[in-house]
Amino acid sequence: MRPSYFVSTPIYYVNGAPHIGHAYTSIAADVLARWKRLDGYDVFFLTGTDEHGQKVEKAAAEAGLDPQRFADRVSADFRAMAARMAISHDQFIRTTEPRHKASCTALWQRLAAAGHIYLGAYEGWYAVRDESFYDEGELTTRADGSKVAPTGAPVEWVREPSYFFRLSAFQDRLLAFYEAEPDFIAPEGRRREVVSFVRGGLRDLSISRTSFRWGIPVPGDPAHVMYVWLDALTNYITGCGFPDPEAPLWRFWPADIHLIGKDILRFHAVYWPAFLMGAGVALPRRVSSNGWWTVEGEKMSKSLGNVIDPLKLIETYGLDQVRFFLMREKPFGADGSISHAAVVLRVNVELANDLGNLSQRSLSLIARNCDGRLPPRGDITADDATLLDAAASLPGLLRERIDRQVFNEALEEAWKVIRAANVYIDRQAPWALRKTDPVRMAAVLRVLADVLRAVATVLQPFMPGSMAAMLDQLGVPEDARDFAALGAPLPAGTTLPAPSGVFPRIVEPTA
Ligand code: ME8
Repeated sequence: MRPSYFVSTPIYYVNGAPHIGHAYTSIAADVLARWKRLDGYDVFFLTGTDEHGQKVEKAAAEAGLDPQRFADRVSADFRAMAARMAISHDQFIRTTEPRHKASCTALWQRLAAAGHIYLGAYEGWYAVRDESFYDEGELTTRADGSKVAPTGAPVEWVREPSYFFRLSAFQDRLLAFYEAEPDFIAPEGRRREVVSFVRGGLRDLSISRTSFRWGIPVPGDPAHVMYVWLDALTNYITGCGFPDPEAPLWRFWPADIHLIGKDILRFHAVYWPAFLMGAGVALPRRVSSNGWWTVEGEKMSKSLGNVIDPLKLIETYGLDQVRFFLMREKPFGADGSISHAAVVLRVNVELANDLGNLSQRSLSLIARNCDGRLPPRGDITADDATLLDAAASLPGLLRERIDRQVFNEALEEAWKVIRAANVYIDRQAPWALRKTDPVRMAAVLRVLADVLRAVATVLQPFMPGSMAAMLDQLGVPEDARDFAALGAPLPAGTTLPAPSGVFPRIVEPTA
Protein backbone atom coordinates (compact mmCIF):
# COMPACT_ATOMS: atom_id res chain seq x y z
CA MET A 1 0.00 0.00 0.00
CA ARG A 2 1.25 3.48 -0.83
CA PRO A 3 1.97 5.70 2.18
CA SER A 4 -0.55 8.52 2.63
CA TYR A 5 0.20 12.22 2.72
CA PHE A 6 -2.21 14.98 3.76
CA VAL A 7 -1.34 18.60 2.98
CA SER A 8 -3.60 21.60 3.57
CA THR A 9 -3.65 25.33 2.87
CA PRO A 10 -5.34 27.76 5.24
CA ILE A 11 -8.98 28.22 4.33
CA TYR A 12 -9.24 31.78 3.09
CA TYR A 13 -11.61 34.41 4.43
CA VAL A 14 -14.22 35.37 1.89
CA ASN A 15 -14.21 39.03 2.93
CA GLY A 16 -12.32 40.17 -0.16
CA ALA A 17 -10.73 39.13 -3.43
CA PRO A 18 -7.86 36.60 -3.51
CA HIS A 19 -4.42 38.24 -3.46
CA ILE A 20 -0.86 37.15 -3.95
CA GLY A 21 -0.49 36.06 -0.31
CA HIS A 22 -3.26 33.50 -0.78
CA ALA A 23 -1.82 32.41 -4.10
CA TYR A 24 1.56 31.90 -2.48
CA THR A 25 0.46 29.49 0.23
CA SER A 26 -1.68 27.60 -2.27
CA ILE A 27 1.17 27.24 -4.75
CA ALA A 28 3.52 25.99 -2.04
CA ALA A 29 0.94 23.40 -0.96
CA ASP A 30 0.46 22.41 -4.58
CA VAL A 31 4.21 21.87 -5.03
CA LEU A 32 4.17 19.59 -1.99
CA ALA A 33 1.12 17.66 -3.19
CA ARG A 34 2.49 17.19 -6.70
CA TRP A 35 5.91 16.22 -5.38
CA LYS A 36 4.48 13.56 -3.09
CA ARG A 37 2.28 12.12 -5.85
CA LEU A 38 5.33 11.76 -8.12
CA ASP A 39 7.20 10.23 -5.20
CA GLY A 40 4.71 7.40 -4.78
CA TYR A 41 2.40 8.74 -2.07
CA ASP A 42 -1.37 8.54 -1.85
CA VAL A 43 -2.03 12.27 -1.47
CA PHE A 44 -4.94 14.21 -0.04
CA PHE A 45 -4.69 17.96 -0.69
CA LEU A 46 -7.31 20.11 1.00
CA THR A 47 -8.06 23.79 0.46
CA GLY A 48 -11.15 25.97 0.73
CA THR A 49 -12.81 29.02 2.22
CA ASP A 50 -13.51 30.31 5.73
CA GLU A 51 -16.95 31.86 5.53
CA HIS A 52 -18.30 32.63 9.00
CA GLY A 53 -17.54 35.32 11.55
CA GLN A 54 -17.91 38.99 12.09
CA LYS A 55 -15.41 40.04 9.45
CA VAL A 56 -17.29 38.25 6.66
CA GLU A 57 -20.65 39.40 8.03
CA LYS A 58 -19.40 42.99 7.91
CA ALA A 59 -17.99 42.69 4.39
CA ALA A 60 -21.30 41.21 3.19
CA ALA A 61 -23.25 44.07 4.76
CA GLU A 62 -20.96 46.58 3.06
CA ALA A 63 -21.60 44.84 -0.26
CA GLY A 64 -25.34 44.94 0.44
CA LEU A 65 -25.67 41.15 0.27
CA ASP A 66 -26.75 38.57 2.78
CA PRO A 67 -23.70 36.72 4.11
CA GLN A 68 -24.45 33.42 2.38
CA ARG A 69 -24.89 34.99 -1.06
CA PHE A 70 -21.76 37.05 -0.50
CA ALA A 71 -19.78 33.98 0.61
CA ASP A 72 -21.02 32.04 -2.42
CA ARG A 73 -19.68 34.73 -4.69
CA VAL A 74 -16.28 35.24 -3.11
CA SER A 75 -15.74 31.53 -2.53
CA ALA A 76 -16.27 31.03 -6.26
CA ASP A 77 -13.51 33.59 -6.91
CA PHE A 78 -11.11 31.59 -4.75
CA ARG A 79 -12.05 28.42 -6.57
CA ALA A 80 -11.45 30.12 -9.90
CA MET A 81 -8.09 31.39 -8.72
CA ALA A 82 -7.07 27.87 -7.74
CA ALA A 83 -8.06 26.57 -11.18
CA ARG A 84 -6.17 29.35 -12.95
CA MET A 85 -3.04 28.59 -10.91
CA ALA A 86 -3.19 24.83 -11.65
CA ILE A 87 -3.73 24.04 -7.96
CA SER A 88 -4.31 20.28 -7.84
CA HIS A 89 -6.37 20.09 -4.63
CA ASP A 90 -8.45 16.98 -4.06
CA GLN A 91 -11.14 18.81 -2.17
CA PHE A 92 -12.33 22.39 -1.80
CA ILE A 93 -14.11 22.80 1.51
CA ARG A 94 -16.50 25.59 2.51
CA THR A 95 -17.31 26.15 6.16
CA THR A 96 -20.94 26.86 5.35
CA GLU A 97 -21.49 23.29 4.15
CA PRO A 98 -23.83 21.16 6.30
CA ARG A 99 -21.15 18.48 6.80
CA HIS A 100 -18.88 21.09 8.35
CA LYS A 101 -21.58 22.28 10.73
CA ALA A 102 -22.09 18.67 11.79
CA SER A 103 -18.35 18.23 12.30
CA CYS A 104 -17.99 21.40 14.44
CA THR A 105 -21.03 20.42 16.48
CA ALA A 106 -19.54 16.99 17.14
CA LEU A 107 -16.18 18.46 18.14
CA TRP A 108 -17.87 20.93 20.50
CA GLN A 109 -19.90 18.15 22.08
CA ARG A 110 -16.81 16.07 22.67
CA LEU A 111 -14.98 18.97 24.29
CA ALA A 112 -18.01 19.75 26.43
CA ALA A 113 -18.48 16.11 27.45
CA ALA A 114 -14.83 15.96 28.51
CA GLY A 115 -15.34 19.00 30.75
CA HIS A 116 -13.18 21.41 28.73
CA ILE A 117 -15.92 24.02 28.11
CA TYR A 118 -17.67 26.32 30.60
CA LEU A 119 -19.99 29.32 30.35
CA GLY A 120 -18.73 32.72 31.49
CA ALA A 121 -18.50 36.25 30.16
CA TYR A 122 -15.80 37.77 27.99
CA GLU A 123 -14.68 41.28 28.58
CA GLY A 124 -11.73 42.55 26.64
CA TRP A 125 -10.29 43.64 23.31
CA TYR A 126 -11.21 42.11 19.98
CA ALA A 127 -9.91 42.83 16.47
CA VAL A 128 -12.47 41.93 13.83
CA ARG A 129 -9.86 42.14 11.08
CA ASP A 130 -7.80 39.39 12.76
CA GLU A 131 -10.83 37.69 14.35
CA SER A 132 -8.67 37.62 17.44
CA PHE A 133 -8.78 38.53 21.15
CA TYR A 134 -5.91 40.60 22.56
CA ASP A 135 -4.62 41.39 26.02
CA GLU A 136 -4.24 45.02 27.01
CA GLY A 137 -0.47 44.54 27.20
CA GLU A 138 -0.25 43.52 23.52
CA LEU A 139 -1.80 46.73 22.24
CA THR A 140 -0.21 50.02 21.27
CA THR A 141 -1.87 53.41 21.56
CA ARG A 142 -1.86 55.64 18.51
CA ALA A 143 -1.41 59.41 18.53
CA ASP A 144 -5.19 59.87 18.30
CA GLY A 145 -5.69 57.72 21.40
CA SER A 146 -7.08 54.69 19.54
CA LYS A 147 -5.61 51.29 20.29
CA VAL A 148 -4.31 48.79 17.75
CA ALA A 149 -3.30 45.14 17.82
CA PRO A 150 0.33 44.11 17.12
CA THR A 151 -0.84 43.43 13.54
CA GLY A 152 -2.00 47.04 13.20
CA ALA A 153 -5.66 45.98 13.26
CA PRO A 154 -8.06 48.28 15.13
CA VAL A 155 -9.52 46.74 18.30
CA GLU A 156 -12.82 47.21 20.04
CA TRP A 157 -13.92 46.55 23.61
CA VAL A 158 -16.22 43.54 23.77
CA ARG A 159 -18.36 42.49 26.68
CA GLU A 160 -20.68 39.55 26.25
CA PRO A 161 -21.63 36.15 27.64
CA SER A 162 -19.27 33.54 26.22
CA TYR A 163 -18.31 29.91 26.44
CA PHE A 164 -14.68 29.30 27.28
CA PHE A 165 -12.31 26.51 26.41
CA ARG A 166 -10.01 25.55 29.31
CA LEU A 167 -6.85 26.31 27.37
CA SER A 168 -4.97 27.04 30.60
CA ALA A 169 -5.23 23.37 31.52
CA PHE A 170 -3.27 22.36 28.38
CA GLN A 171 -0.06 24.29 28.98
CA ASP A 172 2.02 21.36 30.22
CA ARG A 173 0.69 18.92 27.66
CA LEU A 174 1.44 21.38 24.87
CA LEU A 175 4.98 21.99 26.11
CA ALA A 176 5.57 18.25 26.39
CA PHE A 177 4.25 17.84 22.86
CA TYR A 178 6.58 20.52 21.40
CA GLU A 179 9.46 18.88 23.22
CA ALA A 180 8.63 15.40 21.92
CA GLU A 181 7.96 16.61 18.36
CA PRO A 182 10.71 19.08 17.53
CA ASP A 183 9.62 19.18 13.86
CA PHE A 184 6.04 20.18 14.66
CA ILE A 185 6.59 23.90 14.07
CA ALA A 186 8.66 25.33 11.24
CA PRO A 187 10.71 27.39 10.82
CA GLU A 188 12.78 26.97 13.97
CA GLY A 189 12.66 30.64 15.01
CA ARG A 190 8.88 30.57 15.09
CA ARG A 191 8.91 27.35 17.08
CA ARG A 192 10.88 29.13 19.78
CA GLU A 193 8.35 31.99 19.78
CA VAL A 194 5.46 29.59 20.25
CA VAL A 195 7.19 27.68 23.02
CA SER A 196 7.98 30.85 24.92
CA PHE A 197 4.41 32.12 24.44
CA VAL A 198 3.04 28.91 25.94
CA ARG A 199 5.64 28.93 28.73
CA GLY A 200 4.41 32.41 29.62
CA GLY A 201 1.08 30.88 30.65
CA LEU A 202 -2.18 30.38 28.80
CA ARG A 203 -5.53 31.92 29.55
CA ASP A 204 -8.79 30.19 28.83
CA LEU A 205 -10.04 31.01 25.36
CA SER A 206 -13.38 32.56 24.53
CA ILE A 207 -14.96 30.23 21.96
CA SER A 208 -18.41 31.69 21.38
CA ARG A 209 -19.91 35.06 20.52
CA THR A 210 -23.38 36.47 21.12
CA SER A 211 -23.20 39.92 19.51
CA PHE A 212 -23.78 38.74 15.93
CA ARG A 213 -25.38 35.76 14.20
CA TRP A 214 -23.14 34.66 11.30
CA GLY A 215 -21.69 31.43 12.59
CA ILE A 216 -22.43 27.88 13.64
CA PRO A 217 -24.84 27.75 16.58
CA VAL A 218 -23.48 26.36 19.83
CA PRO A 219 -25.19 23.01 20.50
CA GLY A 220 -27.86 23.45 23.16
CA ASP A 221 -27.46 27.26 23.31
CA PRO A 222 -28.28 28.83 19.97
CA ALA A 223 -27.97 32.36 21.37
CA HIS A 224 -24.23 31.76 20.85
CA VAL A 225 -22.37 31.14 17.63
CA MET A 226 -19.01 29.37 17.71
CA TYR A 227 -15.88 31.52 17.59
CA VAL A 228 -14.81 31.56 13.96
CA TRP A 229 -11.36 30.10 14.69
CA LEU A 230 -12.78 27.00 16.36
CA ASP A 231 -15.05 26.64 13.34
CA ALA A 232 -12.25 27.30 10.82
CA LEU A 233 -9.60 24.99 12.27
CA THR A 234 -12.09 22.15 12.36
CA ASN A 235 -12.20 22.21 8.53
CA TYR A 236 -9.10 20.03 8.45
CA ILE A 237 -10.89 17.12 10.08
CA THR A 238 -14.22 17.79 8.37
CA GLY A 239 -12.36 17.34 5.09
CA CYS A 240 -11.39 13.82 6.22
CA GLY A 241 -14.93 12.89 7.24
CA PHE A 242 -14.94 13.72 10.97
CA PRO A 243 -16.71 12.56 13.12
CA ASP A 244 -17.18 9.31 11.19
CA PRO A 245 -14.23 7.02 11.99
CA GLU A 246 -15.29 4.83 9.04
CA ALA A 247 -15.14 7.69 6.52
CA PRO A 248 -12.95 6.67 3.59
CA LEU A 249 -10.80 9.79 3.90
CA TRP A 250 -10.26 9.42 7.63
CA ARG A 251 -7.17 7.36 6.74
CA PHE A 252 -5.44 10.64 5.91
CA TRP A 253 -5.77 12.04 9.43
CA PRO A 254 -3.57 13.20 11.17
CA ALA A 255 -2.44 15.76 8.62
CA ASP A 256 1.18 15.51 7.56
CA ILE A 257 1.41 19.24 7.14
CA HIS A 258 -0.63 22.41 7.51
CA LEU A 259 0.88 25.21 5.45
CA ILE A 260 -0.07 28.60 6.84
CA GLY A 261 1.09 32.22 7.00
CA LYS A 262 3.10 33.42 9.97
CA ASP A 263 0.16 35.58 11.10
CA ILE A 264 -1.90 32.55 12.02
CA LEU A 265 0.71 30.37 13.67
CA ARG A 266 -0.63 30.72 17.21
CA PHE A 267 -4.03 29.41 16.15
CA HIS A 268 -2.49 26.38 14.46
CA ALA A 269 0.33 25.60 16.86
CA VAL A 270 -1.39 26.31 20.18
CA TYR A 271 -5.19 26.35 19.96
CA TRP A 272 -5.59 23.62 17.34
CA PRO A 273 -3.49 20.95 19.08
CA ALA A 274 -5.18 21.84 22.39
CA PHE A 275 -8.67 21.39 20.89
CA LEU A 276 -7.63 18.06 19.41
CA MET A 277 -6.03 16.87 22.65
CA GLY A 278 -9.22 17.84 24.46
CA ALA A 279 -11.34 15.88 22.02
CA GLY A 280 -9.03 12.87 21.92
CA VAL A 281 -8.18 13.29 18.23
CA ALA A 282 -4.64 12.72 16.89
CA LEU A 283 -2.51 15.83 16.34
CA PRO A 284 -1.16 17.05 13.00
CA ARG A 285 2.51 16.27 12.35
CA ARG A 286 3.72 19.66 11.22
CA VAL A 287 2.72 23.28 10.88
CA SER A 288 4.98 25.18 8.50
CA SER A 289 4.53 28.91 8.28
CA ASN A 290 5.42 31.20 5.42
CA GLY A 291 6.73 34.73 5.59
CA TRP A 292 5.24 37.87 4.18
CA TRP A 293 5.40 39.25 0.66
CA THR A 294 5.86 42.97 0.22
CA VAL A 295 5.51 44.81 -3.08
CA GLU A 296 8.48 46.74 -4.47
CA GLY A 297 9.64 46.83 -0.82
CA GLU A 298 6.35 48.15 0.62
CA LYS A 299 3.73 46.44 2.72
CA MET A 300 0.78 45.32 0.61
CA SER A 301 -2.39 47.08 1.68
CA LYS A 302 -5.69 48.20 0.32
CA SER A 303 -5.05 51.78 1.40
CA LEU A 304 -1.72 51.92 -0.47
CA GLY A 305 -3.50 50.45 -3.48
CA ASN A 306 -0.63 48.05 -4.17
CA VAL A 307 -2.36 44.75 -3.49
CA ILE A 308 -1.23 42.32 -6.18
CA ASP A 309 -3.91 40.46 -8.07
CA PRO A 310 -2.47 37.01 -8.82
CA LEU A 311 -4.50 36.77 -12.04
CA LYS A 312 -2.91 39.96 -13.41
CA LEU A 313 0.53 38.68 -12.49
CA ILE A 314 -0.12 35.46 -14.39
CA GLU A 315 -1.41 37.39 -17.38
CA THR A 316 1.73 39.48 -17.46
CA TYR A 317 4.41 36.84 -16.88
CA GLY A 318 2.77 33.44 -17.41
CA LEU A 319 1.61 30.92 -14.82
CA ASP A 320 4.73 28.80 -14.49
CA GLN A 321 6.92 31.88 -14.47
CA VAL A 322 4.94 33.21 -11.47
CA ARG A 323 4.92 29.86 -9.67
CA PHE A 324 8.67 29.59 -10.22
CA PHE A 325 9.38 33.12 -9.05
CA LEU A 326 7.37 32.76 -5.85
CA MET A 327 9.05 29.49 -4.89
CA ARG A 328 12.54 30.57 -5.97
CA GLU A 329 12.88 34.14 -4.78
CA LYS A 330 12.91 33.74 -1.00
CA PRO A 331 13.01 31.06 1.67
CA PHE A 332 9.46 29.91 2.45
CA GLY A 333 9.61 30.98 6.09
CA ALA A 334 11.16 34.39 5.42
CA ASP A 335 9.68 37.66 4.19
CA GLY A 336 10.43 38.77 0.65
CA SER A 337 9.63 41.40 -1.92
CA ILE A 338 7.99 41.10 -5.32
CA SER A 339 9.12 43.59 -7.89
CA HIS A 340 8.86 43.71 -11.65
CA ALA A 341 12.65 43.85 -11.95
CA ALA A 342 13.10 40.75 -9.77
CA VAL A 343 10.57 38.73 -11.78
CA VAL A 344 12.18 39.75 -15.09
CA LEU A 345 15.61 38.79 -13.78
CA ARG A 346 14.53 35.33 -12.62
CA VAL A 347 12.58 34.63 -15.79
CA ASN A 348 15.24 35.83 -18.21
CA VAL A 349 18.30 34.42 -16.46
CA GLU A 350 17.11 31.19 -14.95
CA LEU A 351 14.19 30.13 -17.11
CA ALA A 352 14.94 31.58 -20.55
CA ASN A 353 18.77 31.44 -20.52
CA ASP A 354 19.75 28.62 -18.21
CA LEU A 355 16.99 26.08 -18.71
CA GLY A 356 15.22 27.22 -21.89
CA ASN A 357 18.39 27.58 -23.94
CA LEU A 358 19.85 24.33 -22.67
CA SER A 359 16.82 22.42 -23.78
CA GLN A 360 16.42 24.28 -27.04
CA ARG A 361 20.09 23.83 -27.98
CA SER A 362 20.18 20.14 -27.07
CA LEU A 363 16.89 19.24 -28.70
CA SER A 364 17.51 21.13 -31.91
CA LEU A 365 20.91 19.45 -32.29
CA ILE A 366 19.15 16.09 -31.90
CA ALA A 367 16.48 17.15 -34.39
CA ARG A 368 19.04 18.23 -36.96
CA ASN A 369 21.82 15.70 -36.48
CA CYS A 370 20.18 12.56 -35.15
CA ASP A 371 17.22 12.42 -37.46
CA GLY A 372 14.92 13.61 -34.67
CA ARG A 373 15.43 10.40 -32.71
CA LEU A 374 16.77 9.87 -29.24
CA PRO A 375 20.42 8.79 -29.72
CA PRO A 376 21.79 5.66 -28.01
CA ARG A 377 23.95 5.93 -24.92
CA GLY A 378 27.65 5.78 -25.81
CA ASP A 379 30.79 5.09 -23.81
CA ILE A 380 30.56 7.18 -20.66
CA THR A 381 33.51 9.51 -20.06
CA ALA A 382 34.42 10.94 -16.68
CA ASP A 383 32.84 14.26 -17.70
CA ASP A 384 29.61 12.49 -18.69
CA ALA A 385 29.55 10.49 -15.46
CA THR A 386 29.91 13.56 -13.26
CA LEU A 387 26.94 15.24 -14.88
CA LEU A 388 24.80 12.09 -15.04
CA ASP A 389 25.47 11.36 -11.37
CA ALA A 390 24.52 14.88 -10.40
CA ALA A 391 21.26 14.52 -12.34
CA ALA A 392 20.54 11.12 -10.76
CA SER A 393 20.93 12.58 -7.28
CA LEU A 394 18.29 15.26 -7.91
CA PRO A 395 15.22 13.43 -6.54
CA GLY A 396 17.01 12.74 -3.25
CA LEU A 397 18.42 16.24 -2.92
CA LEU A 398 15.12 17.94 -3.69
CA ARG A 399 13.13 15.56 -1.50
CA GLU A 400 15.22 16.46 1.54
CA ARG A 401 14.67 20.17 0.94
CA ILE A 402 11.00 19.90 0.06
CA ASP A 403 10.39 17.95 3.25
CA ARG A 404 11.76 20.98 5.12
CA GLN A 405 9.74 23.37 2.89
CA VAL A 406 12.89 25.17 1.73
CA PHE A 407 11.61 25.30 -1.83
CA ASN A 408 14.16 27.91 -2.92
CA GLU A 409 17.00 25.55 -1.96
CA ALA A 410 15.33 22.66 -3.75
CA LEU A 411 15.30 24.77 -6.91
CA GLU A 412 18.92 25.79 -6.36
CA GLU A 413 19.88 22.09 -6.41
CA ALA A 414 18.18 21.71 -9.78
CA TRP A 415 19.87 24.86 -11.07
CA LYS A 416 23.31 23.61 -10.05
CA VAL A 417 22.77 20.72 -12.45
CA ILE A 418 21.33 22.98 -15.16
CA ARG A 419 24.31 25.32 -14.92
CA ALA A 420 26.70 22.35 -14.99
CA ALA A 421 24.94 21.04 -18.08
CA ASN A 422 25.42 24.38 -19.81
CA VAL A 423 29.13 24.26 -19.03
CA TYR A 424 29.21 20.64 -20.27
CA ILE A 425 27.55 21.40 -23.60
CA ASP A 426 30.01 24.23 -24.27
CA ARG A 427 32.99 22.10 -23.30
CA GLN A 428 31.88 19.07 -25.30
CA ALA A 429 30.74 21.23 -28.24
CA PRO A 430 28.61 18.54 -29.88
CA TRP A 431 28.06 20.81 -32.92
CA ALA A 432 31.79 20.56 -33.65
CA LEU A 433 31.77 16.76 -33.24
CA ARG A 434 29.26 16.32 -36.02
CA LYS A 435 31.99 16.03 -38.67
CA THR A 436 34.87 14.72 -36.56
CA ASP A 437 33.22 12.12 -34.31
CA PRO A 438 29.48 11.62 -34.89
CA VAL A 439 29.34 8.68 -32.48
CA ARG A 440 30.66 10.83 -29.65
CA MET A 441 28.33 13.64 -30.72
CA ALA A 442 25.38 11.28 -30.33
CA ALA A 443 26.64 10.14 -26.93
CA VAL A 444 26.96 13.73 -25.70
CA LEU A 445 23.46 14.61 -26.92
CA ARG A 446 22.11 11.53 -25.18
CA VAL A 447 23.73 12.59 -21.91
CA LEU A 448 22.07 15.98 -22.32
CA ALA A 449 18.67 14.43 -23.08
CA ASP A 450 18.92 12.23 -19.98
CA VAL A 451 19.96 15.15 -17.78
CA LEU A 452 17.13 17.29 -19.13
CA ARG A 453 14.69 14.49 -18.47
CA ALA A 454 15.78 14.27 -14.82
CA VAL A 455 15.63 18.03 -14.42
CA ALA A 456 12.21 18.36 -16.05
CA THR A 457 10.89 15.44 -13.98
CA VAL A 458 11.85 16.96 -10.63
CA LEU A 459 10.67 20.42 -11.69
CA GLN A 460 7.15 19.23 -12.63
CA PRO A 461 5.67 20.12 -9.21
CA PHE A 462 6.89 23.71 -9.59
CA MET A 463 6.04 24.29 -13.26
CA PRO A 464 3.58 21.58 -14.28
CA GLY A 465 2.61 22.96 -17.71
CA SER A 466 6.04 23.83 -19.06
CA MET A 467 7.70 20.71 -17.69
CA ALA A 468 5.01 18.55 -19.31
CA ALA A 469 5.82 20.31 -22.59
CA MET A 470 9.53 19.69 -22.06
CA LEU A 471 8.99 16.02 -21.25
CA ASP A 472 6.84 15.73 -24.40
CA GLN A 473 9.72 17.11 -26.43
CA LEU A 474 12.09 14.66 -24.76
CA GLY A 475 9.82 11.77 -25.79
CA VAL A 476 9.04 10.74 -22.19
CA PRO A 477 5.72 8.85 -22.10
CA GLU A 478 3.16 10.13 -19.60
CA ASP A 479 3.41 7.01 -17.50
CA ALA A 480 7.17 7.42 -17.12
CA ARG A 481 7.24 10.82 -15.46
CA ASP A 482 7.41 9.92 -11.79
CA PHE A 483 10.66 9.69 -9.85
CA ALA A 484 10.77 5.90 -9.85
CA ALA A 485 10.65 5.90 -13.67
CA LEU A 486 13.92 7.84 -13.83
CA GLY A 487 15.71 4.57 -13.14
CA ALA A 488 14.71 3.20 -16.56
CA PRO A 489 16.39 4.93 -19.53
CA LEU A 490 14.24 5.64 -22.58
CA PRO A 491 14.85 3.36 -25.57
CA ALA A 492 17.25 4.75 -28.18
CA GLY A 493 15.49 5.59 -31.43
CA THR A 494 12.42 7.09 -29.75
CA THR A 495 11.07 9.67 -32.17
CA LEU A 496 11.02 13.18 -30.72
CA PRO A 497 8.59 15.89 -31.74
CA ALA A 498 10.00 19.07 -33.28
CA PRO A 499 11.48 21.17 -30.44
CA SER A 500 9.99 24.54 -29.63
CA GLY A 501 10.99 27.11 -26.99
CA VAL A 502 9.39 26.68 -23.58
CA PHE A 503 10.43 29.89 -21.83
CA PRO A 504 10.42 33.07 -23.94
CA ARG A 505 12.51 35.98 -22.69
CA ILE A 506 10.69 39.03 -21.36
CA VAL A 507 11.69 41.86 -23.64
CA GLU A 508 11.45 45.24 -21.93
CA PRO A 509 10.36 48.19 -24.07
CA THR A 510 13.38 50.47 -24.46
CA ALA A 511 12.77 53.92 -23.07
O1 ME8 B 1 -6.29 33.94 8.12
N1 ME8 B 1 2.21 37.30 2.17
O2 ME8 B 1 -7.52 33.74 6.20
P1 ME8 B 1 -6.90 34.88 5.24
C1 ME8 B 1 2.18 35.96 2.29
N2 ME8 B 1 -9.31 32.33 7.41
N3 ME8 B 1 1.10 35.25 2.62
C2 ME8 B 1 -0.01 35.92 2.88
C3 ME8 B 1 -0.07 37.32 2.80
C4 ME8 B 1 1.12 38.04 2.42
N4 ME8 B 1 1.18 39.36 2.27
N5 ME8 B 1 -1.33 37.69 3.11
C5 ME8 B 1 -2.01 36.56 3.35
C6 ME8 B 1 -7.20 33.47 7.49
N6 ME8 B 1 -1.23 35.48 3.21
C7 ME8 B 1 -8.09 32.41 8.10
C8 ME8 B 1 -7.34 31.08 8.07
S1 ME8 B 1 -7.19 28.45 8.54
C9 ME8 B 1 -7.98 27.36 9.52
C10 ME8 B 1 -8.08 29.94 8.68
C11 ME8 B 1 -1.66 34.08 3.31
O3 ME8 B 1 -7.82 34.99 4.09
C12 ME8 B 1 -1.11 33.42 4.51
O4 ME8 B 1 -1.03 32.05 4.28
O5 ME8 B 1 -6.59 36.08 6.03
C13 ME8 B 1 -2.19 33.62 5.51
O6 ME8 B 1 -2.07 32.77 6.58
C14 ME8 B 1 -3.41 33.34 4.67
O7 ME8 B 1 -3.06 33.99 3.42
C15 ME8 B 1 -4.60 33.92 5.41
O8 ME8 B 1 -5.61 34.21 4.63
